[in-house]
Amino acid sequence: MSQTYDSSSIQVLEGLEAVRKRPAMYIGDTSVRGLHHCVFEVIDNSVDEALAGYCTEILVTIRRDGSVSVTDDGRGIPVDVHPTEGVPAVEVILCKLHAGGKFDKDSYKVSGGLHGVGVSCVNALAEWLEVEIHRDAKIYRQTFKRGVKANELEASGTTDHTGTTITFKADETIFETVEFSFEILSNRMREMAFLMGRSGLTLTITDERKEGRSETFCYPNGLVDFIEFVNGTKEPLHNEIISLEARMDDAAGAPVEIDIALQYNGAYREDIYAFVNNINTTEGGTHLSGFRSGLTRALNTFAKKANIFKPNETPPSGEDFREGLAAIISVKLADPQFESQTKIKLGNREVEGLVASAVHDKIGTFFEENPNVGKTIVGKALLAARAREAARRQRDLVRRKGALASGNLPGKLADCQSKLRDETELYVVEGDSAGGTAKMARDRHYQAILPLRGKILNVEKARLDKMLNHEEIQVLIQALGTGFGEGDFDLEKLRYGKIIIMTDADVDGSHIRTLLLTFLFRQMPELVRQGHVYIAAPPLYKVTHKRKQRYVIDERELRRALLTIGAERLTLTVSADGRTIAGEELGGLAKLLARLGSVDARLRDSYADLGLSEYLTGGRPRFVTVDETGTRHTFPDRASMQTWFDGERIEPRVYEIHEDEAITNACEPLALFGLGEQDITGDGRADRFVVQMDGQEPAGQADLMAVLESLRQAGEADVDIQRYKGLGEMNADQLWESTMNPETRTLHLVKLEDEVEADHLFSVLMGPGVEPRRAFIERHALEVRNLDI
Ligand code: 0RA
Repeated sequence: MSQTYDSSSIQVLEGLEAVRKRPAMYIGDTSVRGLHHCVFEVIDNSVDEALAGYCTEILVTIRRDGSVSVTDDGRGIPVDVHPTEGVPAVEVILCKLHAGGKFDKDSYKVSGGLHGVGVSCVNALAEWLEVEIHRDAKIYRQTFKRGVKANELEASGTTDHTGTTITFKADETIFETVEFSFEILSNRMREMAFLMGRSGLTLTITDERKEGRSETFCYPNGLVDFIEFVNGTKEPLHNEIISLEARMDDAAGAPVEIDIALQYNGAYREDIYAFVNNINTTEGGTHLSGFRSGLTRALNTFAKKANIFKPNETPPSGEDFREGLAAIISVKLADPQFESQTKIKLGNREVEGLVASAVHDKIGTFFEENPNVGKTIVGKALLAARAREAARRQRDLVRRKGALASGNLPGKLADCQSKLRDETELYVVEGDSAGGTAKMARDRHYQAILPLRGKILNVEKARLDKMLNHEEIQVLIQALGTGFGEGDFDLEKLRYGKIIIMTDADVDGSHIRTLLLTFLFRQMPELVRQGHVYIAAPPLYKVTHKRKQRYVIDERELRRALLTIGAERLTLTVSADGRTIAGEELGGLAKLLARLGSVDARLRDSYADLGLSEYLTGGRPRFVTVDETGTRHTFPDRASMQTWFDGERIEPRVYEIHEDEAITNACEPLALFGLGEQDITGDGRADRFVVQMDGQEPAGQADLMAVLESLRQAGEADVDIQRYKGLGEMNADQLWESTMNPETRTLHLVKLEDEVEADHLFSVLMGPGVEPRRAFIERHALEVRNLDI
């Protein structure tokens, strides 16, 4: 028995070690995306419980210590000793690569597909992970550190329900960032609630970092609710949302589920979102092509029967039939095949025909029963066909004038010399005056400048022909060189590797940037998907000290810059050994202290005002609570807290601290300066440190937090802080240095992570509907920073 245990646990370690060595192979990457992927992975496990029919509620909580917990009311992960591994099943599931689904194959009938790497990967990439299981009337707990168990599974207390809670903190040494985003998590949870709505699943997300931030998603009408959400910001063409459900077996006898909902709106685009096993297949695949051909066939059949087409008019194409179409396609398959690992495109051939005939039959019947809806849709398609004709003529006209042809460059473009696309950059600049400065500032070898005058057309509210008539848009298309529109756009012809939008840091600048992004996102989304679009971040401040100037990008940088200046003006003496720290060394220490300062602030914020110093002197407590008199109590472990509770009448709010490792890491670099944690806490002496500013009296300081405060004050004295508004306020040198020099500038890459959400935002913010925009503004008014009017 013990031998099995040993050998299997070694195997386990080797498995998860592979995940830690090559995390990207398992979760895609270690950026924000990979980080959230971990939470989705845990949620997917709970969703699988729901698919199996045992779970109705999932709660996700972003906790104050930066960890996330996912709770479900499923059966609870099994805890009995695994027959061959010799350890509790939960340990196998969490520590063994790909163990997840092998347990109970039936309950994993249609599980997570592309994700599906298993919670063990999440465990491997977590600084710590804690599982709590309610099962068989008992509460089980176990903790892991970086995938290795920190204690045996232990049972305590009693419970009247079943379910699982997995809480984990992402490992800072693996991920580029470990900060979870409420938006990213809640968008995915909303989507999941739409897709799982019919099974009555409720998902709730709470953000403990921000008081009262919580959302609950429950959509009993599933995809119909999803369409209502997508079209809620647009004008529907018909009232009823068309939906269909089909359950069948494929040729091999495996079950296939098809769910579709659709509704036409007054806009000119198609918004079709396709899912396979609850995963958004952004590149479509056989389910999408099956849907398209089934829909085209159904509408053609209907139109012919109803005699709507005129003999001398070109009938609408499939594309025309999809103008203004919002549709969700969700299929569930036992064995989805994807065309490649990263490209999310369904490959199962048999699905195409199954979806096409389901759509043709059921939607055909719907049109027969609702001929008025059918006529409205065919009528819109006929208009689209005519507009397409008109746009083609317009495009030919403009092209004949040379405005769209590649090779013909607009007069106001100051092109660069290099023809190596990957090294070149096109700065799209707001206004002729900033454009002039940018032309002087640039490195003409690889940087091209295109000044645009005033506001470009809002393409969200215009049809194609009007758009092509707009001069600034013609100029932009010409400079990009890709051509434009269905069949003409060719990414290969793009003339620059980076397209950089550079506008003023004011309200007008934001508006122009938004109009440009709307154009690029709606009309040339490939540019965004392939990562060619960037936003330049001109500095917000110029800080002058002793005739030395620094450009500062935002408030946080400003605080850092002031600390650096403070460090240049002060000398720090360590009383114990008379050592002095000054100059660059003090600059380095200042940065470290700033980091400790924010750890201190975050601790106070999160745990009833328990500061860093108190945490360290209090023996690094694990639990904090405040009694009814407002007195704080700390405890090293759960048991000692329980003992204290037993003597209390009420159970006050309890905070569990999981910061030990983060704090140790933050403190560690103090050693580089011959300092340590004891210098943060101090020892009661008022002059453990002495700080001196040139020409002033030396002052004693009790600890490093007090030294930080002196550095701040020294940084703010006699410093001139100027706020930049327009690019025009900078001369060419300053613009180069702050915004265009690749060595010193800040660029933001525009990414397209969630197409449903992006579509939603663009139509709320830029579309014709006023009410959704008003609601959005009211909802977000309090979050505005840096508003400058
Ligand atoms: C394996 C088997 C069973 C349930 C689960 C795993 C399970 C896993 C997770 C992960 C998060 N929540 C979960 N809930 C359940 C079936 C157990 C049985 O037959 O009772």
